[in-house]
Amino acid sequence: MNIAEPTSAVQTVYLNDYQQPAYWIDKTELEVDIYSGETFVRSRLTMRKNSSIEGAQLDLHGEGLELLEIAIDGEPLSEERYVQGPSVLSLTPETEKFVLETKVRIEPEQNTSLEGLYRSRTMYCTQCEAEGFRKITYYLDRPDVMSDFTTRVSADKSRCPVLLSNGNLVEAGSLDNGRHFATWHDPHKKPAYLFALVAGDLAKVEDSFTTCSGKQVALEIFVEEKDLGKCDHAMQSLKKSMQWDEQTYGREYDLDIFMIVAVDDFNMGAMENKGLNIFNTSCVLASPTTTTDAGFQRVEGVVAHEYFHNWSGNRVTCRDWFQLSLKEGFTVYRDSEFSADMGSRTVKRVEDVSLLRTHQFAEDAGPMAHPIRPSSYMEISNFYTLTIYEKGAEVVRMIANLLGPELFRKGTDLYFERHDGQAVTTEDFVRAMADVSGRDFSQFDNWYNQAGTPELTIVDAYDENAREYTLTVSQYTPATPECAVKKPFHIPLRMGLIGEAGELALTLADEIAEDLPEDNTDRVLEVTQTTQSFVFHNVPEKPVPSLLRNFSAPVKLKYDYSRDDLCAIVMRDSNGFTRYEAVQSLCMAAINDAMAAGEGGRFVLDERLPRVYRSLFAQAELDQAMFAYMLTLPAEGYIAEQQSEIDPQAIYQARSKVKSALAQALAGELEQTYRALSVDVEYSADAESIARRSLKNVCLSYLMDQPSDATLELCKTQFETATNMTDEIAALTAMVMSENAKAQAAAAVALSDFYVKWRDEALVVNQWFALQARNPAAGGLKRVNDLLQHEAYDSSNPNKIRAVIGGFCGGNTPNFHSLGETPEQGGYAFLAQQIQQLDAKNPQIAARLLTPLTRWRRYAPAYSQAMRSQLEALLEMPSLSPDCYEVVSKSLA
Ligand code: B3K
Ligand code: ZN
Repeated sequence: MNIAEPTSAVQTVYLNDYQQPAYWIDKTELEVDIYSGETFVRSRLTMRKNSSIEGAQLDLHGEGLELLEIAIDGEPLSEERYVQGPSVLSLTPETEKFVLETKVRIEPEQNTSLEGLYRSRTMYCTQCEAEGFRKITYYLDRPDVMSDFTTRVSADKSRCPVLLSNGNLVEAGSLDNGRHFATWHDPHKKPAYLFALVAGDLAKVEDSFTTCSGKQVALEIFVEEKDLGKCDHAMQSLKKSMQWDEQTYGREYDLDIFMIVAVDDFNMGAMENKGLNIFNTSCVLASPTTTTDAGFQRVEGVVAHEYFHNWSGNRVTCRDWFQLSLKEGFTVYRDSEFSADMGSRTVKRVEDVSLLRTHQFAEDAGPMAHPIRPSSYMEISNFYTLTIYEKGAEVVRMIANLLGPELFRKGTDLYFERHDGQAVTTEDFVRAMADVSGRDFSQFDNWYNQAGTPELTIVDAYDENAREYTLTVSQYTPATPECAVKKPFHIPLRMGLIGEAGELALTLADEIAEDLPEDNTDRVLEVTQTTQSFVFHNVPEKPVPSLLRNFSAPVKLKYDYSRDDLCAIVMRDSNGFTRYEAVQSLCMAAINDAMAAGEGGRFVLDERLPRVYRSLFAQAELDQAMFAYMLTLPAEGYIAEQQSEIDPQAIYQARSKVKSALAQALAGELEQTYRALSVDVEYSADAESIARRSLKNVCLSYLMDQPSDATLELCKTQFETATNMTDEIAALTAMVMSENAKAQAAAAVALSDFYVKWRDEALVVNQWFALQARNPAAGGLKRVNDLLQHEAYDSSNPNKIRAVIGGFCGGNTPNFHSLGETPEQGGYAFLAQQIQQLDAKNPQIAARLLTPLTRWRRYAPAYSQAMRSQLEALLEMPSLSPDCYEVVSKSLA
């Protein structure tokens, strides 16, 4: 089809076009004067020509700025000296070194994009990554321009008693008319995307940390007064992160103060601005009565992630936005290892892999697929993706595993030392790893520049006479928009072989058994060719292969396991991850059986699955969190990824059938376990307590599938007497998600009681919104529309939008995928209407919400056509933002 360009043509940016900037900005001095309704920004930029670039034209970025003054070296510029476009201000300075001064007027109160300087409730705050700084002042808003920032903020003293920016406070004082100011200086040169400013009426919690070299760092968390009691977990998480980064990576903090500010209206989780992190309240506030265990874990993970950016992102930053995964992939890897060290390593691995396989694999198979280092984009905000973050982390993890812990640490030391204070590329990162190890990463580089999830097909053969076992591994990566034919990847395949009595020793063809370590049952095979065989010698019996242990590479594994093989792995494999995987595969087999039986068909649960579960219930030593995950059926998104053509309703039905069948088959064990774990102890967010609650609540969700009156009472009692949010909302969720009529009736009452109880806690109300949005009962579209009209809904708050619209479209299959009788009805039309309204206000959020529609090609025809027609209608909109234009046009291309 022909795709119309929107009125202001959206430009594509290419990695190959990268050029250094024509000018550097050595010093940036800002004066930000905040008044009610308008803010004035004065900037003084000490600039210098970059001699390696020809041409003297200076193109400054600027969007939505009202230019009031402009001068070079104190001389005002006449209008013919500069050209002002909608997003660029061009001029040609006459000297190589000069000071450019501008004064602009902006209106933070009117800024609904939540990018640049904006107002959220009682405070002013900024979000500059990736390209928000240009909404504050004229600048070279690109990450390779690093500058020394001094920021003077002034505002009304009573409305904004707290004035913050990056670095250290150098001066503060009173001004006329009830105003005051504060001046901050950041001694570390940084790109504009790390700039931050906060002004508001905030209270703070203080603590301190002594670094490994004995330096005292003040730690401050700023929140609204009412939230002061919810900062302890974030503060503890921050201190643990600081210590972990010293111990694990030798990275010490480098300013006298580290601040976190919590904001209600924020497009994502948090932002790593130098010395002044700004957080979504949902990622910093935590208390047992209002926050679930998952919420506590998220706070710990996000605090750590942002803190770790101080080195992986801030001290060493990205040359351009194509390198985003340089900081994000590495930092996700770092925070994931931190969480693994704080809790259970295998559990954390299972969580990360589930996220990757459910959501990143789908992205990699859709129209927005891109390599972790993309080669082009229209709107960089669309590239803060699971691919950049999670697959990026998997690629770093593969490097770390190939090198081993000592060499990897040497590699990161070299990387930080070599590039401290620089803006670099993913190649620089890999080069440091190659230099310390002597390894050749040239083929490995394909992970950086090819999109798509490789499929690893493995067949085996056992030769009894020769006692030889052969694994033949083939890789194939489906075409993605940027590249049809893929070069083979370098894939580390961690494996073992399971025999009747346990694991077998591994001796490859060219090895001598005596030379191998004593414990020789675990191995990483390096797959580099399209098809490759690995022959093991001295194999006494036909083994069951344990493949892709710990998910050693982000690939789809295809090996034709029988259900008996899977049972053998569950019972005998030493690798916790592979055991979990085997249980999931048994579940998938059952779900496939249910799907094959069809909607009205008779489905009989293969008895091996409940048998495996029974034996797991009996294993006292099994980690409860792991068992809870094993008991959780594969997510619908994961199941969908296994289908050649997605029928979402069939997937939902099949999954529900398997759940009901298991609930029946395991009724006794589930109830016994639920009761045994229902102990009344004080809340603690340690791994063991979280594990206990999670296993208990998984059992409850099964028990509530078709509950007896007594079970329903148990659930209601848990809801009414719970002393922590995890148990309270788990009981409520079990009622809401049950298809049983009595449970639904109880849910209606409980939902309204819950709102009355928690109406003043915005973050709890968000969970309440999200849960109702996911309610699978018929009539979901009406319910979701009612939620949008609810007194607590706020259409400019991203958390609420995500809870209601995101919850409905991403977590309510029966209703979102209901087609309606005309194209104007049904879930897809609902989403398109919401996007239309949101796009004008907050394009970043609107573009994100589009995700479910972008996958239209993967669906069965009726769904697919209905999704597509909504996308086509959106493309017709006259004023579609570049953000949505990119996603919609690429989806239809
Ligand atoms: N670096 C930020 C994300 C910024 C997103 C801008 N649209 C948070 C993080 O990854 O730590
Ligand atoms: Zn990050």
